[in-house]
Amino acid sequence: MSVVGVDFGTLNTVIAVARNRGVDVITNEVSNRATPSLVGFGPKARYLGETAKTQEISNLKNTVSCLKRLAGRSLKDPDVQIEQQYVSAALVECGAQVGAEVSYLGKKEKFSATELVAMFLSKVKQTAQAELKLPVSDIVMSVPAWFTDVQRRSLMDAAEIAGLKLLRLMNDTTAAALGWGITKLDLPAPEEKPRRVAIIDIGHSDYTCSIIDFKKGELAVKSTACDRHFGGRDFNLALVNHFQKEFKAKYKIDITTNPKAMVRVETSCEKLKKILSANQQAPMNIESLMNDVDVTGMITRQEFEALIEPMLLKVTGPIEQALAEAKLTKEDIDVIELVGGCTRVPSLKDRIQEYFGKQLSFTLNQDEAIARGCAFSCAILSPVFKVRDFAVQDICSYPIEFSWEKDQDIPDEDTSLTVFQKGNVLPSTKILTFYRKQAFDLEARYAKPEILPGKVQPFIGRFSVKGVKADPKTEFMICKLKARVNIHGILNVESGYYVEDQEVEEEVKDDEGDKKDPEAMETDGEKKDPKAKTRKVKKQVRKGDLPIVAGVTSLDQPALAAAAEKENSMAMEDKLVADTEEKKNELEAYIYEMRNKLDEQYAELANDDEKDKIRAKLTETEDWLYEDGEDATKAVYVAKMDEIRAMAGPIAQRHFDKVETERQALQAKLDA
Ligand code: ATP
Ligand code: K
Ligand code: MG
Repeated sequence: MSVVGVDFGTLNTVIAVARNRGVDVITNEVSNRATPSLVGFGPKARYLGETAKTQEISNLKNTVSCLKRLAGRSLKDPDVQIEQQYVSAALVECGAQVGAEVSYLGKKEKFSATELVAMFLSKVKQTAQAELKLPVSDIVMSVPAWFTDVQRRSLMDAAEIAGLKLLRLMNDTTAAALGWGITKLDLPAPEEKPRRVAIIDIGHSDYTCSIIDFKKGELAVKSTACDRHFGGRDFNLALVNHFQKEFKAKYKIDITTNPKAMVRVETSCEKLKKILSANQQAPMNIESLMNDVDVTGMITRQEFEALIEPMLLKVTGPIEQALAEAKLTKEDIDVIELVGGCTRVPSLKDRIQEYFGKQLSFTLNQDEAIARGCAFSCAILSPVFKVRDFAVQDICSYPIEFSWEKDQDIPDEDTSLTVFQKGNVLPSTKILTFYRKQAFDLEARYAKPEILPGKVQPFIGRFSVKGVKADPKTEFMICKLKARVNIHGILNVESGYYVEDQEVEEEVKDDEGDKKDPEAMETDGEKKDPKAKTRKVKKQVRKGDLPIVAGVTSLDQPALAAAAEKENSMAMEDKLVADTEEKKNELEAYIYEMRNKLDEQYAELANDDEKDKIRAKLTETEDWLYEDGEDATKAVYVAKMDEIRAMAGPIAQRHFDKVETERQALQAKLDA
């Protein structure tokens, strides 16, 4: 059983695994430590990760990026409209969720965001399996702290469709914090003042600051604030807009009219931005960008900084908000640790440092810290792995309220209650009590829709409480419902039961002046003092369960099973296409190799007739490969190869015998 952590980024995904008493980031099929978070579609197969990136420019309409930012959202959401600026495929409505319309296997198809994420995660699973040479199931995956219930449920569904067991959906900064803390040996003891760390993650699309308290063996998130539209892609866009104007003036071309040109400029701008992090200026050169025009340009770091000044002005926003919510000042912060690729931009670092008036810390690997933290979390949660325990306490990002229908018989009952406040610790369970005569419904929703991202629906779930009957004595049944925000940051009403008030005899514990040892009191039940005073008290005693039917935004079991089956068959199809391609390439290589052998090591071992026959067969097969055999099945390629092998078999045998005779002769010489 393997232990895997996944930083599912907007741009890149990093996979870390726990093994040999440590956590390592693994490489993918082309030896990269990060995989593009992209899904593409072709006439014969899907392109996932690296292959989607390779195909991207020639397959823009069928390539979907920014996957995680689409999960659980609706097309009409203004945030999704912003995403469409970065996603080259057409976003469409797909049930209640946004999806993409693409051309796949020669047909127009729509896939929901959940399905698209599942496709990518099944690639993540394959990559991890290929590296570990073990089946992969348990993972911990990171998520932006600002993700709501419906977004988190979409990611959970996607993981399940991909055949993964998500042990924890962990907020990005919390994952980085775990990686930071678990290796520290000098954290304050329980009675000491905690070490206060600001973890700042600025990635491709968003920016998060968490204030976290560390003590030996534990971390507690105090506050988290986000700017969900602040990241590297906004810096790229500032550069693209700059060059778009420059090219229009200088070359009379408008790249906004040409999607391919736009993407090529964006790719160049991203490179240029990275160069500017280490250099004072950077060149821009693209050959034949559009209308056969070659473009060249240059930009200095100073010019770049002027372009991103509106962003830089916002850079302290999340930090100030996080400090305010934690009721701390910047002087209270001991360490400011930065992660995320975008924190390499010098002017951004300078602004943050100026704000704190303190040296920033870069002790974590900026690109890998979150994946590593997730792998540590997975190791802690996995039953098969021994790792030092480290308690992780996170907080709710938004207040959650329950509402219900008024019961006429209870005159001043409220009809709603905020049960989890923003900043409540997570995971957390609260018991709700209702006096009811019959089955009733509860609805859970976010209490302040205005602080949710974009137009995310505030609705979380509807919970029907069954099995409620009036008690003949009291008229009411006392119903207890267990509401829980779990370690994924997802709300459920997990169970229900009913209780009865009963009178029980209890020893009087609070005799004035009678200073009893509290320790002794706890064991009263066992060692009863015959002289002790008792009194009758009312206690609630659990009498039975109340079934709950939950209507939440997750896919139901049949839908999940169907989606998993669909994913599986697409994955098999992809594999078949890949295997077929491999066999075709092998056949092609074999033809070249055999030609060489006939001229070299086989030259003396076959007569001209034999050689001519084989050569004719090679030419025939080669011609076939470029014509009728262009698009054959795997079995046909294998059969063609076997035919050649059979013809060349006797010669290969003679060669083998010759080599063997020579070897024996040499051995005899050595032995003599
Ligand atoms: P998100 O966290 O927003 O979902 P992500 O996790 O995929 O996205 P990261 O991998 O943390 O994002 O960061 C990627 C961003 O960092 C890109 O915009 C990239 O251009 C930028 N970046 C990487 N290296 C540098 C550098 N040397 N200088 C400037 N920017 C850089
Ligand atoms: K990442
Ligand atoms: Mg990230």
